[in-house]
Amino acid sequence: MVKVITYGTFDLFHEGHYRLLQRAKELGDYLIVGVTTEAYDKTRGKLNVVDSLVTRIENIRKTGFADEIIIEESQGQKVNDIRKFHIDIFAIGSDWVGAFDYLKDYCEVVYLERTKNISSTMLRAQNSPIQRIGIIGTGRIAARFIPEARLVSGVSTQGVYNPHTESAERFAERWEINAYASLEEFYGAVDAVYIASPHETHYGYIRDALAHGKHVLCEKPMVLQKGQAEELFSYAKEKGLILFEGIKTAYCPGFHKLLGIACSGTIGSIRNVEACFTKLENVANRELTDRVYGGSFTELGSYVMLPIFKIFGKEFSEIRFDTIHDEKGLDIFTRACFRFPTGIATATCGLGVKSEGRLLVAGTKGYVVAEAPWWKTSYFEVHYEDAGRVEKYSEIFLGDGLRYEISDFLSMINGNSSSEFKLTRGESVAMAEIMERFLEEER
Ligand code: C2G
Repeated sequence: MVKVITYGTFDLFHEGHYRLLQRAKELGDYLIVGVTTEAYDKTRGKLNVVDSLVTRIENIRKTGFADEIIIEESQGQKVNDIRKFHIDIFAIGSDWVGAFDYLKDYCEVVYLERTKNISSTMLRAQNSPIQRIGIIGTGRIAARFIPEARLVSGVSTQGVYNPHTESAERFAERWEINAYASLEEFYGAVDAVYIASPHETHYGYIRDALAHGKHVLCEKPMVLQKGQAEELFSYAKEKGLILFEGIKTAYCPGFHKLLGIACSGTIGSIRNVEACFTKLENVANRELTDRVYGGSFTELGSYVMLPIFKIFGKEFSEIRFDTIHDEKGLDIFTRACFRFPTGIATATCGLGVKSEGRLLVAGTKGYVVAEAPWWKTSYFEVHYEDAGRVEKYSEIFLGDGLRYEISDFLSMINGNSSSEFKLTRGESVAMAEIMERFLEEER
């Protein structure tokens, strides 16, 4: 008798899961399915699991493919199960290719092709909130999005669009999703769009996606003009759609904890915020070759403005930019200095100058400090006049951290607006205004 085992969360059970179980069963005579517990999913960073363990087990049972269902509770359990149940074949979807090769010492490992199209008819039939996401753009950030999105239950990355069809096809093949040659076809296949194209193309794509009735998650900087941001937010509202700017720091749990502590009174009244983010960029990359929209402030400015607006609000009385340019005239280091009614702030970023990237929030009684990469906040300290008194805080930050914003985007689509405060529309508009002023001065 050939014994096969597979594992998964199987949340919001869909045809991808069904087909996986069907083919796993066909590999042998006896199929064991391991279903992850909520606690295990939490430790491996899977977010938004909706169905209870009991419901997920019941959905697997109903398929009739599983001869036995077990619970997966922890990392490392797979090897023990394989030995305990005398497993011949370990099967899993191809989104995990390579990840389970270590099991080849114990049994045969088979990666079954993942199901690309989660059809809307099936989702409607089961009244499931799964959102099919399409990606516009095929750059580095788009490639980071996919593995992160797979860890958010309730979204399925369905396809990609890029006017350069060859890039789209290469990307689609790498990530086992569909490539669409036309935007009409693309919009027809998805419920929501993630825009990861060059900055200056965001506005056009957002408008178009909203016009097609799609929710939009757009990479930062969402747009480069205040008027465009205002127009798009009101258009989204009119259409009953979510428009969401993806500044990942805004959604990461550690950054929230930091803001909460900084604003709790423990460091007194906040008088100064200094945020710095530098990343030495390859001189051949778009960020350092695009004379009009490239440079450090358009690339990193959103991150460094974020804590300033979160703490002091949007009503600054003065702003001044100081920029260092390279020989081509490109911004390789910029410092924006703000004056607010209750304090001052600096937002510093660089692609061609390396500095100590830290976030410092100074108050009348003490200060909060988070070292680089504070934009993926996992640790920070609170210091006081008494140098011996230091409070240390840490918080979970998993993978690339995009999963947090994807998860909040999904909650908002599903009608839960409790995460809206993390980055308000007003804050996005204010950031677009700063980008606009900066670009005007650069010209
Ligand atoms: N799957 C698929 N096609 C999809 C979606 C999922 O074939 N469109 C497969 C996955 O590859 C996996 C199974 O369905 O083999 C269950 O998927 P999930 O519920 O997302 O669970 P996952 O996080 O992949 O579990 O121990 C847990 C496992 O390591 C992974």
